[in-house]
Amino acid sequence: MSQEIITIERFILQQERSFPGATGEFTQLLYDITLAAKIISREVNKAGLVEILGSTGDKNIHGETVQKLDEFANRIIFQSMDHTGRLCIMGSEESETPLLIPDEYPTGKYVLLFDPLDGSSNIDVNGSIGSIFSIHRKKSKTERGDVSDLLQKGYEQVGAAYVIYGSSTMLIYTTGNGVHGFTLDPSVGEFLLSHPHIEIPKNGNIYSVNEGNYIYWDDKTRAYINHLKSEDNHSGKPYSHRYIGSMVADIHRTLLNGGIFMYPVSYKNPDKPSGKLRLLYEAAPMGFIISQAGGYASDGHQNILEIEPRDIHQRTAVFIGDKDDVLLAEKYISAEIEKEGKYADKNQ
Ligand code: P6P
Repeated sequence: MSQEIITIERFILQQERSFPGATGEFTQLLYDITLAAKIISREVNKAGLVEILGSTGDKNIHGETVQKLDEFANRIIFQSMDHTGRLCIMGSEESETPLLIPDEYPTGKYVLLFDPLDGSSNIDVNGSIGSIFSIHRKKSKTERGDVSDLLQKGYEQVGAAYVIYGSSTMLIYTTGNGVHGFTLDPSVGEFLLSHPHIEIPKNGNIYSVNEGNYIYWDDKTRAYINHLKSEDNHSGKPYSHRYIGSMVADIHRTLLNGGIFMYPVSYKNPDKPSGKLRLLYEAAPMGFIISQAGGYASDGHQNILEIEPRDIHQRTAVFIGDKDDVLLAEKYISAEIEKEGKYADKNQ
């Protein structure tokens, strides 16, 4: 008998039934995200055809004002969510300031942070890109939400999702009950359950980092990366290196194949060492998903989900993937491992 076809709507509804007090608002919010993902997927998949890659202000072949794809995605997500009465405020990578719910619309008890199209520099070379979503509950006492609702720790998330626009479009999400993956069937316009209960494989030997930044890392980071590239690590052989340069694609591969993805602190400006990736709408939602799949996410010193946000666009270092790999990275970064050469086995 062929495998039962389960749409994301049916799966989300089944999940909702395990929460007796559920009102259905959260379910509807997840539906809103899937609708936005379908619309963005359609545009991403024809981006090369309709000159949508042009910069704002250009005219496309239809004489319409061309929007950059990431601005298009940003608009689609906002307009799919602003009127539903399910959100009290939003935060986007594309907007310096919080996105308030227009006065003519009601507000709700949830908060959405998102990166509408991460890795967009890969569009021109047909590389995989993605959208990332982080959902919190409203905490503020104000009726229409305020910036404090956006500045919540990662472990307070009630949901996280990413969409990867690759050889197929997939939506991966967690609401704290495991991680589940759905593949878009464009012929029917439905996300179908393809990867139920994803768990990150143990002992994957893949590391994913931009080695071009090697000279900007500190010695502890270099020592860790050199450990992975030696025969001293747990696998007895050098890890394979894979790097797409699109966080969603690199972490999606890590989720399915194991290993570790990293974006370490850069000391290019010694007076202002900094991570590159954003905490609230990149590292925290991906950290929630990876943690729910049995992995771990760290900034090299602490669980990313524990970081106290100070600013919507705050950056962080990221070490994310197999728990043992990330814990060993923490040991190196915090210099618990004294020297190069024979290393503490990752299982110790
Ligand atoms: P680099 C894409 O621009 C992005 O924000 C992430 O998706 C990706 O992981 C990272 O930056 C790539 O940065 O410096 O390696 O090009």
